[in-house]
Amino acid sequence: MDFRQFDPEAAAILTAEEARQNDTLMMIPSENYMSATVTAAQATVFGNKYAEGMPGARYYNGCVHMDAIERLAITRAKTLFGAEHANVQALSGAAMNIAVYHALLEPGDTVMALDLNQGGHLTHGSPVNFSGRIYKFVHYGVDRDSERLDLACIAQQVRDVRPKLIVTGATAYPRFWDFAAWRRIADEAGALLMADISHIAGLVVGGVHPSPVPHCDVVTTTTQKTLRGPRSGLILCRSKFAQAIDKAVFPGIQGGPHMHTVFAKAIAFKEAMGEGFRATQQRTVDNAQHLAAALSAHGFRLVSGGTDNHLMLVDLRALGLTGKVAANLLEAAGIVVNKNTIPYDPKTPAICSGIRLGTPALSTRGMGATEMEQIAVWIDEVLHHPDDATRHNRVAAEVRELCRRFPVPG
Ligand code: DSN
Repeated sequence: MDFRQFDPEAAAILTAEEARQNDTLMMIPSENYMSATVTAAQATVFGNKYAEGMPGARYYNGCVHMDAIERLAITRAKTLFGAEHANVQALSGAAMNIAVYHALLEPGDTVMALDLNQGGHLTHGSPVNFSGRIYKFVHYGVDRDSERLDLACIAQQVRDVRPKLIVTGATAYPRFWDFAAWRRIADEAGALLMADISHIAGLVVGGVHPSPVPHCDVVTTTTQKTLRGPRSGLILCRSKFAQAIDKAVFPGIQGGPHMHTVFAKAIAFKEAMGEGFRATQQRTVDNAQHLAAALSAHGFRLVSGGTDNHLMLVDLRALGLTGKVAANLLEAAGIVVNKNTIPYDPKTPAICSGIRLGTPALSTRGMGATEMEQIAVWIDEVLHHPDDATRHNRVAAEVRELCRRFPVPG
């Protein structure tokens, strides 16, 4: 029986969320819309099966089709990124990074990564996360003036710290990563090099951000962000780390893989091989640049002055607003962003001095430069008039009207 008929109570919540996603501007840069194909792929009988182990070497019988679909997902992931080895079983972003540390490090080993408060990620050694408790993370940051990574300065820090592993990648850094330069820095210190490209994986596949794969020992990515796959993880590595990575995922940190998600990942990887995907990634970056320029023209200060990728950080201190207040005001007007620390933020992460916003989901909907300029006008109206509820309601109505012109895929 259709679940909407079977359970109207739960279905009503789903209907409300569908309406929210249709009628608001999803501008949290880590969010996106899956295609209808990928959404449907997750609701298949692959979810009924245990498949602990690897293709051809399972701990359960009845895995012939599990082997086939996992091999297909692996082959497509390797082709898509030009990688020597792929593990498609990691259940999420945190799981994939735990697995990599488990494969490459011993507890107490020294690792360097970007500070969470300057754009890194919880699993990159935050003291409140397993990573910061099990391993000795030393963080690098961005330059106070340019708000960019100063590679000469970081190279000196690496020489001093001599980490076993360097983690590159971020959740809130609007500039390119020069992975070739990071390789040179790692080699000089005899360190392994990892890139967590969860945010920019789609951009890498689309050719609008340099690829880390030729330069890094291991590359991790979630599959649900710019890549537009299901909510899951992917680990790519050089052949010499293949066995260690596979063993770290299972039996190291996980049990049975979610084979319905592996099925959906295989399909998402096929979608990402198409020309339409490349065009969407180009539009994502173009839109981010249009939006950044328009916000700057409205007087907003962007961290590092702009963006090279899909996201930007707005420093709200001159407006006298916190990130928390601004994100709530914008949500009430149908513009959904997240509060975010800015580099050297004087406020706590729960309050913050900035907001983080991005263009992946809007670009998936087909929006372009005209819409970015309009959105900047609305953000200006809301944040420069925080007490004007009438104005906010009018913006919310206009946002709804725009959203209806750009239906959500699927
Ligand atoms: N929560 C993700 C983000 O928003 O960037 C990272 O895990």
